Amino acid sequence: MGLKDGTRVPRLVKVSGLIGLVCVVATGCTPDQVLRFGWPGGVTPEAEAMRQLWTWSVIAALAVGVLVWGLIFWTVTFHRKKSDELPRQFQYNNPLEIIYTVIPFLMVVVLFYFTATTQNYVMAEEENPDEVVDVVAFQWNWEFKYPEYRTPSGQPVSTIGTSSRTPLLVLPTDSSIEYRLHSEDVIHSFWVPKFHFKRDTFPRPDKNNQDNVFQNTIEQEGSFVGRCAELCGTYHSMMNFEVRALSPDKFERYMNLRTRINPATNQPYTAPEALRRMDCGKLCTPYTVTTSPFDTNRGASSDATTAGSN
Ligand SMILES: [Cu+2]
Repeated sequence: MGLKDGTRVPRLVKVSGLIGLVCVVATGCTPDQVLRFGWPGGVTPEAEAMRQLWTWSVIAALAVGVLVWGLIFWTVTFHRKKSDELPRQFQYNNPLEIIYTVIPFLMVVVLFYFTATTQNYVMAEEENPDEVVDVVAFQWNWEFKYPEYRTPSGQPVSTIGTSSRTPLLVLPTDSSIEYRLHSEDVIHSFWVPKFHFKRDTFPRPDKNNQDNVFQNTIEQEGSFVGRCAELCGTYHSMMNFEVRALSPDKFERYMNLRTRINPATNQPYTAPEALRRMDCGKLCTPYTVTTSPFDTNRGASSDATTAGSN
């Protein structure tokens, strides 16, 4: 029993509306999550700019998709084969061909414009950033040097990872930070998922014509895991670190300690010692909380928390 022509369209609209509503509600997502369209949360304004580009690109794609799906359904519903007569032909229709060349061209231009402006914003560099950190990648760990802070012996403050300790990259929030990347051996890649940013770390970036510098600003305190994102050898997947973002006053206290001698050891305060001394709660945990060193002893039970507390 077929539907009458008059009731077919409203019912189709109702059913598709209902399916759309069920899809949105049944996911259990908040409106903010729906508008993210799967894009994970970031902690920098650069990550937010990329999120906005993504949201608007998906909305534009959905608008085009809905139009195209509508036209397809309209055609298959109302223009079914009625007789053997050849339907009206549209080839060599100049206005039509101009329209479907110009419209996609405009779409590409608009997408290109917003992609290029967002990329320029993400890659922008200030002349005088608030903080500078030298990121050194090596098989299979990281060293973070702060050239603007010196220990009493004149060496730059540095944190280096070992097989028993994943390194902490302590940084201030609400400050522009410059990362200068290089590698001691093969190509690695500096990746902090919460920054929504990764950049290969090359040996001798100057000789390899590589732009090894980028900047960002971290907008919230917290611990964010960092990884190597370039297959660099046997323990590549264990080449982790952690960004610990502290408020500027906490960071100042941290650097104050790191540039002084620890009376207990007669050496400059290490990252864990400084954090332990600051004692600011969870943010001052002296070991990484988002990742832990790789236990090479496969016979032992892997207690990640114990391993990380070294
Ligand atoms: Cu690596």
